[in-house]
Amino acid sequence: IPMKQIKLRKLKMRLKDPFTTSFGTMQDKEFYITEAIDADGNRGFGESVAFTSPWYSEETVQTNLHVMEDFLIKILQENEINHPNEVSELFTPIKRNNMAKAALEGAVWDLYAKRKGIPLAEALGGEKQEIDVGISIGIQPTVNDLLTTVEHYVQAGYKRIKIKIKPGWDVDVLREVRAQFPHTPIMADANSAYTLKDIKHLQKLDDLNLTMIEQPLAHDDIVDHAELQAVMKTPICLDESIHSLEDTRKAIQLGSCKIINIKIGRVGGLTEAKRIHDYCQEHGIAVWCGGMLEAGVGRAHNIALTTLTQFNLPGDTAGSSRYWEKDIINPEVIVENGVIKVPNKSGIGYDIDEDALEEFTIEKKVFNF
Ligand code: OSB
Ligand code: MG
Repeated sequence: IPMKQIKLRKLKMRLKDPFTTSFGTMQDKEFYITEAIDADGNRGFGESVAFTSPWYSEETVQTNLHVMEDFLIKILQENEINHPNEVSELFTPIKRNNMAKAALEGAVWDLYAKRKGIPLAEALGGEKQEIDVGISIGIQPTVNDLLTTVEHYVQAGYKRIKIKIKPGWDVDVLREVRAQFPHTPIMADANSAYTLKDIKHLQKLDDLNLTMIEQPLAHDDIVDHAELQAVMKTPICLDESIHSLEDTRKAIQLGSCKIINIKIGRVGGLTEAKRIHDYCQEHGIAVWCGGMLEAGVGRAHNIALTTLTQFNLPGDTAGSSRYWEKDIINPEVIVENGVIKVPNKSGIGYDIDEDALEEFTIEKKVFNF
């Protein structure tokens, strides 16, 4: 893949509605759109997913830039790459910083698929023509607000409803939701808000027929989660704790979870995401694709990844209009009856809306090869 140039664009976009988790509320999103360009003018795109502050993981928008420009882009400039599979291997001397790595690797994957003239989904070995999606609902001001919001997305056809929880906004709230929606697939995401001291309380969730509970305990734990899973019927799903195939292997071996949320950024790119998918497939562990409130490019990457067959639970990749007044791709991601039709154009399968891209760009950097 003879690359001629990498472009980094920092974008700033405002979410339609603020999004609240156990850590706080965000509404403005800053991130990088990465672009890998070859001599023929083919353009591959990626998107960074770290937030401006390190509440979800240690990475931020600013650390992403630092690591990309001072380390990772230099590695791309100095090495010949024949297949995007090689990028994560080349990046291994740089520890962690998975979101920075994934942002660049994603652009290389898209460029590779476009040069071959095939969809990114096909380049990854994906088979599904459509993918099932659910929705993640942030913590609401009141239970009534939550019930109204759930009703809205159930009506819209989303295949499962994920509800953010935290101490003080959990069992009682979910009980009301379950009472009103007895047959809807519902799950909860705690974003690591509990400890083993809360075991008795968390066990009350077992009565609510939840599809799973996501990351109840510490962001860096897989040991306590095994203790919790041993005394809960509800499957535990790990998000924050899983950064690699190695983490996946250890979590499965310990019995820390029954389900894994795969996020491309958190695991360092599509190549590692596919490895985790394949390993979970071999071991009968369900996976689904998580979200990081992405704009269109990141959303397109999530859709391509989700075409792999072990993504057998609905993901968090909702339609563009759930997040943005205007997205940066054309057409936007459309969800109908809880399903996204996978695009069959080459690469990420969506065109970049150049005007929108320009409108949201607050900084540009170019690196020539
Ligand atoms: O924990 O899955 C999470 C959003 C930001 C950071 C972490 C998470 C989330 C979500 C929303 O749950 C996913 C999405 O709609 O993109
Ligand atoms: Mg989560």
